[in-house]
Amino acid sequence: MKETGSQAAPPSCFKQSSLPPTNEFKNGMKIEACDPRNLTSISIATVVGMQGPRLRLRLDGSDNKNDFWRLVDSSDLHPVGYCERIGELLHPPLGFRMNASSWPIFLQKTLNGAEIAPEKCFKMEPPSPHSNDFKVGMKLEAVDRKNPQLICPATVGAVSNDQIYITFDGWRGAFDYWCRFDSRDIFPVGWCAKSGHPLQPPGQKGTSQYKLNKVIKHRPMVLNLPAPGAPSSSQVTTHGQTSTTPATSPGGGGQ
Ligand code: MLY
Repeated sequence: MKETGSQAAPPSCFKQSSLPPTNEFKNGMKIEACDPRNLTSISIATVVGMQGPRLRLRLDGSDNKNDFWRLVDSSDLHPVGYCERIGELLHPPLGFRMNASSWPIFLQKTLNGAEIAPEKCFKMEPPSPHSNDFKVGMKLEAVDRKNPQLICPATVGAVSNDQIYITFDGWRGAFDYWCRFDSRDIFPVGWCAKSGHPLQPPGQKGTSQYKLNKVIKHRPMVLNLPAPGAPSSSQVTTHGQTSTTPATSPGGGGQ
């Protein structure tokens, strides 16, 4: 941040508590969780891993290829018994390995003798900021949605109504995404250090050392730069890279 003279997005921009919540869960504990592939349905999930205040969850009866990560203060997580209390049914996960008719028996067996996460593990979801106060160029820490166990240094590449475009520092556009300003996947700079979550190093693309190595190793005959005094192109400059509009438009759903 010093080298690039950049500004961190103020913590007030984020739907994250100023002190990251403590993680009191243990591996193997069972909870109720919204099925990320079927948002109206709640299933039983097992904690299969954790990193700081984030849980790696697997829906019982599902495979091990659809694990997902949630913060311990996510509104998607509930203690076992929550569904019954609100008069709802626990549903088999999307992709339930067995015949749907065997769900009631499966449910009984999966909960029998299981370690049930106590109520105190579940933390209150923090309030949402009222408006999108992000500005292009602000720095933050963001979940890489293609590798959701990772949190990486990122920059706001564009802002549009309630959406912001997350770009990953030192990586080409393949991992970039639009999200709402109140997404739980974005964090203020310093959040990983405070919460005990690992922070990925930035990628190598576009750093001066990387460019230098390329020039030395590959000795390009022609550098692809505009000629001095040449008229500037009509491309839009967002952050860091010149491009046309970002890959996916806001509001078109996440990746
Ligand atoms: N093995 C993957 C990891 C990419 C992670 C990119 N994130 C950090 C933005 C790859 O190299 O494609």
